[in-house]
Amino acid sequence: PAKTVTLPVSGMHCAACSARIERVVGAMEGVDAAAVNLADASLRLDFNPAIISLDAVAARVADLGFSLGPPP
Ligand code: 9UX
Repeated sequence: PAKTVTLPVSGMHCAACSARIERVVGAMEGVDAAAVNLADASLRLDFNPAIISLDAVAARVADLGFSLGPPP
């Protein structure tokens, strides 16, 4: 079953970068939807934990140069 979480993203300061995170994470296998909110520096993720782990998403976000934090 899908799970939805909202996590803080740090290092994100412009719309180009929030859009990039949204596009890249949204294309990952097992991610149903990714929505980045630049104003509150968060990522809302709908994903299937049987297919992809949050750690894998965090690693991909780190590759892009940002940091995905734990739930607040
Ligand atoms: Mo925007 Mo991206 O100011 O690394 S250029 S956050």
